[in-house]
Amino acid sequence: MFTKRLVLSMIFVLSILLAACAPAAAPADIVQRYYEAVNAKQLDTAMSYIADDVVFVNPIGVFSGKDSVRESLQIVMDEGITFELSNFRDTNGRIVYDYQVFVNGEQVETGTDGLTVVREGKITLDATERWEWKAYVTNVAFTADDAGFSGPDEITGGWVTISLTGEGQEPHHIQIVKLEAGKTLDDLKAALTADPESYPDWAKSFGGPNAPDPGGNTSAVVNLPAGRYALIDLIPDAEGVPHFQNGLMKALTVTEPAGDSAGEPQADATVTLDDFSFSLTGELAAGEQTIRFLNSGEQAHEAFLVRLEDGKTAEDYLNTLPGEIPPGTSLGGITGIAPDDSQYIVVNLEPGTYALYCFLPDMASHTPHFALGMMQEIVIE
Ligand SMILES: [Cu+2]
Repeated sequence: MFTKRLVLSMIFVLSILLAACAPAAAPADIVQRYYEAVNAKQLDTAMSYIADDVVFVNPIGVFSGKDSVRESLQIVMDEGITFELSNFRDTNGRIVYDYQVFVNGEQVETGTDGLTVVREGKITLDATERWEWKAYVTNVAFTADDAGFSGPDEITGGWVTISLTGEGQEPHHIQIVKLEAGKTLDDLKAALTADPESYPDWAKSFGGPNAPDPGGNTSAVVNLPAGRYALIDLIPDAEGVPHFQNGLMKALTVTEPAGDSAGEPQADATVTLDDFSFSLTGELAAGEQTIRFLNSGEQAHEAFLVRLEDGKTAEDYLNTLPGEIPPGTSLGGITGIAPDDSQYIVVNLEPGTYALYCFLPDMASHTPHFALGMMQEIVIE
């Protein structure tokens, strides 16, 4: 005879079995519960959905690890930022959704590429599809003063952000050059001393950050295969001597990219460099923009980007007299890239007029490319 007690204990066992067999919360549910906790300013509950190796990318910055994410969430909550998510698309725990961002109830942003990745029930990435690469890209910092470059001697390859801080009196840039056939920095110096306008066939230009204003900082996102490289500065000093002759040369070893390295950035707009013009595809807006530079010409080209002072033209900036400060602010851009290559910069654009220049010499006439048409103004509304 079944006793009431036996029945109760069977139900108890059954409920434990059911709980153990219950499917884990779907990744999209975890994303939803997490954002509900954020909106309700329940920091500890929100953090309970976060993996130890989490990365967040948002307009405030890139945050790696739980402590750093907790700090960024605290800012979000303090600022009264809330989110509304809809239209979830789940591909194996990679959840893409539409989103609206509110500050104190007022909508400030919407998007359709919200991205949260859930692995084993925890959030490992929170970003947008457009910013995903930023979560994994390596940042490598160099400094240039008037005597030389400083920075690492060896980095991991793949897509990396190379940044440059200018600490000298003069502007400096980084031209990355890949050295083949066992050639060295000294071989490159000797070759460029003999012919400063073209690279030997064992050297290939790989771009890099163009010159910040003295005291400033610029960066470029470049894709570097493993190999041996030279970083050189081709900008001439007041006597017309290129800076690499005065010590601005550095060897760099690039090792094989890691398996989980960053993907290619997604650009807001593309600037095509041709023989001899700049053309813009897509639209650049005010705010943070990712710009792709694509060389579709037959020669190497660079893109030096300047925000002009109000009322000044691209020519005014070039026609600055020696000793005068040019009427504009450098945003960098990229140094020379080979035909068919592309490279990216991430810059914060304010409304105003910008100018692009290529200073590389034409192989036939030796005329600088800006004088052949590679000087272009762009207006940002
Ligand atoms: Cu050019």
